[in-house]
Amino acid sequence: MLPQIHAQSPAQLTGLTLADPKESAAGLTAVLSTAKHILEEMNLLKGFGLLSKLNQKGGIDCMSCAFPDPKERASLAEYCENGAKAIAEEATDKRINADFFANYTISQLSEQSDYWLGKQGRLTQPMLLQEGKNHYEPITWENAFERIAKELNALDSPDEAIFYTSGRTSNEAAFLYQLFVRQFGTNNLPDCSNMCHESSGVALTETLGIGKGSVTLDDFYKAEVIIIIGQNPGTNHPRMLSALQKAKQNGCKIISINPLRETGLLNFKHPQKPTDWVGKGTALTDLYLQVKINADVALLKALIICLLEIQQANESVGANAVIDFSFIQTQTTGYEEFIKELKKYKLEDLAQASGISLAEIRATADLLAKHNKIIACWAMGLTQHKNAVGNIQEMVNLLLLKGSIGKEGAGTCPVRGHSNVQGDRTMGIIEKPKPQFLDKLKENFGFEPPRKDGYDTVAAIKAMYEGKAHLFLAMGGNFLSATPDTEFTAKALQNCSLTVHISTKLNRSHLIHGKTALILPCLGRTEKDIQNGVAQFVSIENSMGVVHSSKGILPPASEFLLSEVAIVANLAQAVFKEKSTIDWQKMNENYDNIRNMIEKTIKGFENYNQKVRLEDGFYLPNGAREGKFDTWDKKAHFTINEVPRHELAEDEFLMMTIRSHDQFNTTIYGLNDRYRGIYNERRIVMMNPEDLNKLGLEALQIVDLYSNYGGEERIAKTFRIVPYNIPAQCIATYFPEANVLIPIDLKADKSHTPVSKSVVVKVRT
Ligand SMILES: Nc1nc2c(c(=O)[nH]1)N[C@H]1C(S)=C(S)[C@@H](COP(=O)(O)OP(=O)(O)OC[C@H]3O[C@@H](n4cnc5c(=O)[nH]c(N)nc54)[C@H](O)[C@@H]3O)O[C@H]1N2
Ligand SMILES: Nc1nc2c(c(=O)[nH]1)N[C@H]1C(S)=C(S)[C@@H](COP(=O)(O)OP(=O)(O)OC[C@H]3O[C@@H](n4cnc5c(=O)[nH]c(N)nc54)[C@H](O)[C@@H]3O)O[C@H]1N2
Ligand SMILES: [Mo]
Repeated sequence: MLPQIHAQSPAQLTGLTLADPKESAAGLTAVLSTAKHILEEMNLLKGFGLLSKLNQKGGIDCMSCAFPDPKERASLAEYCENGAKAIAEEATDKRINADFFANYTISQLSEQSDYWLGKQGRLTQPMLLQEGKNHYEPITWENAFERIAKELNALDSPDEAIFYTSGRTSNEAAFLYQLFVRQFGTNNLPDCSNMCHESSGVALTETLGIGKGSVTLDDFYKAEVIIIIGQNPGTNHPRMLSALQKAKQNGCKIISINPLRETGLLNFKHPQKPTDWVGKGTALTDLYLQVKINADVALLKALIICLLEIQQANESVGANAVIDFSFIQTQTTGYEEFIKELKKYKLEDLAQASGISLAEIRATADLLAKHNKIIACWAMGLTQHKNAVGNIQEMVNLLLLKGSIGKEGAGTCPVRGHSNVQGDRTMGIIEKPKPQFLDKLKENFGFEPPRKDGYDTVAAIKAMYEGKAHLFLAMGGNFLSATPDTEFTAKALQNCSLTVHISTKLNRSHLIHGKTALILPCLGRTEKDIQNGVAQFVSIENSMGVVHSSKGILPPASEFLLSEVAIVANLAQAVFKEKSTIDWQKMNENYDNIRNMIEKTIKGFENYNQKVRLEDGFYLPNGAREGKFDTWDKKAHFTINEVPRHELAEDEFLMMTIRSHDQFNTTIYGLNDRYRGIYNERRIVMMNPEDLNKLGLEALQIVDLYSNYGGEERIAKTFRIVPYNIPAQCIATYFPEANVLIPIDLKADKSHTPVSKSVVVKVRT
């Protein structure tokens, strides 16, 4: 029998200590933390050399999030603490070579924690795991490509292969990758977006005619009110805090809606302004609504009812409109139906469901009533629920009532995660491509692209589990740990004949393998990418639709690394041989050639090669921003969204799985969650102190967590209880440790995003 391979990080505790949650984010502590994380991976000179290029014009685009860069950049420090951690992680001096894999069996590696795996350093050469073997062994690039080509060409149908993408991949690599996959003959292009902002894309396309946000950074500085709902920017988009600080200085009010009092939403001390280091810094949030998990629709409906009441009272005294009726009349449809359905609800019931007092709701509505330049920002707190699309559409309803779209200082702002996740979608990384896009591929590249929709992430896992797909290839990411239902996904991957990962760092997905497996190590964004003797650059689209360049400066971590573009081009060559209508090597020789083809294929990229060389890049067309809605009737749509109900028994909880301050998705930088006062432990469960009393549980007690869906029990072992300021019957754990509890079939309506933020669980001692 083969030794056991573990699909999860071991359930071992590491020694929790607790402190009070912090009241201010960033400041001097962030500067010190930056230096500490840099020093763990490289010398300070190299580290700060790198940081000085981060997010600078013509420099390296930070891979830690998709938040845009301001026009005026601080000459030395246009980065944040967590951007520095991301850079340290990639540009580390540590290396994994062939000896490393000779020393450890796969099962031994799987006994290590995710944190340990990530800390071993950069992958340096292609590795092969042969059938029945316990160790990865070196393989040449040529043989690796031949092996994949042989397996791909032997499939009964191209739809038996799955091609995943994580959101760090550049526009150039992403475009070439989808071109290869479609010429191969399938639309099986699931991506991390399926688990992330897919719900935003679906909700915004239906209501406003574009799946992207409508604001630019400039709008932040002109907004009168910014709502931050279901997002923790202090940890996940720290550079947003300086934009919020500037907005506040311009008189903007901030409303935060979150089950937790997140430090980054309270006060901010600019880390690059030593005068900010003393005192509490800039107070950010004016009104903090500590909503229950997944009670946002109830809260938003309550706010809308209050706004309508204020409007009525105003009308009777002949005052200015609270609701923008002229916008509603000329630009929208569905208002009457929306208002009619709203009458079903009683304000008191909605308030109670949301966990927010009527007084706080009225105060918030009073503030909204006075202003009509409102921006709504959101992230995973809205997108990862069964009713995620409804959450976002209810937020859109509120903006439409206020006429807060299609004008400056107002609009939608889904804050994206991975630095190029939005760009990858623009490039065609999508399992349901539009016919017009496929027509363009046909016209420009002379082949018939597949028309049938492909698998999204959840469908891809099920297809592998059921034996309908046998070959899994990932362009970046950590599919096993990022997806729900870890043990189920593990079986799905183990069902494959071949699993291939194009990666920079070792992760658990390399250990849960098909019959054979390959690791193909690639260049990271910090590294020089030389093709044909000429240094190439790539391009990225940020969360606000600006496309700009990114160019690495470090020598590659190893002489054997290839760029993602080169890997795709070589693989395509090996698969198609002389049969292809595309000159893959020409694309690889000079990335301008890829950009020329993107220009011919995708709207908004006219003169791509010139515009991408401009210092600030260029802005893609965005109808919603101009008040032009590309829906079927060319109007913005009010929608009817049910208030979700969770009938919890006394001993049941609604669990959200969130990020600590020391991680990037499945990459664990450290074991602390500094702002929340949780140190040296990831296996924790945040619980309301009164819930502890009610169930006879104690602070720091060790418990197991269970979920039970469709009669099937899933278990996550060994978590320590942290009493925390969180609404009753709501609990929080970290992703990916708790992913094992999320059943594969628990996904959002329409968008199919796994429900990572509202899983019903029980606690057992
Ligand atoms: N340093 C760092 N930066 C990152 C990442 C990282 O892991 N580390 N990940 C990147 C990626 S891919 C993404 S998508 C983003 C993620 O950025 P976020 O969405 O900010 O990340 P999460 O930790 O999932 O946080 C969700 C927030 O929503 C709140 N929340 C949860 N459920 C609900 C709810 O029902 N209602 C409301 N109103 N709030 C709720 C949580 O309390 C938490 O504050 O960050 C990106 N940037
Ligand atoms: N329970 C729960 N699950 C979640 C979430 C949640 O909030 N809760 N969030 C979801 C979200 S929002 C997302 S976006 C997904 C993230 O899912 P993924 O994008 O699949 O996961 P990451 O952890 O970002 O991937 C990390 C790996 O990417 C590789 N990598 C890093 N840089 C590069 C590069 O430049 N090129 C290549 N080829 N590889 C590189 C490294 O090998 C690293 O180990 O997870 C989702 N899963
Ligand atoms: Mo994400």
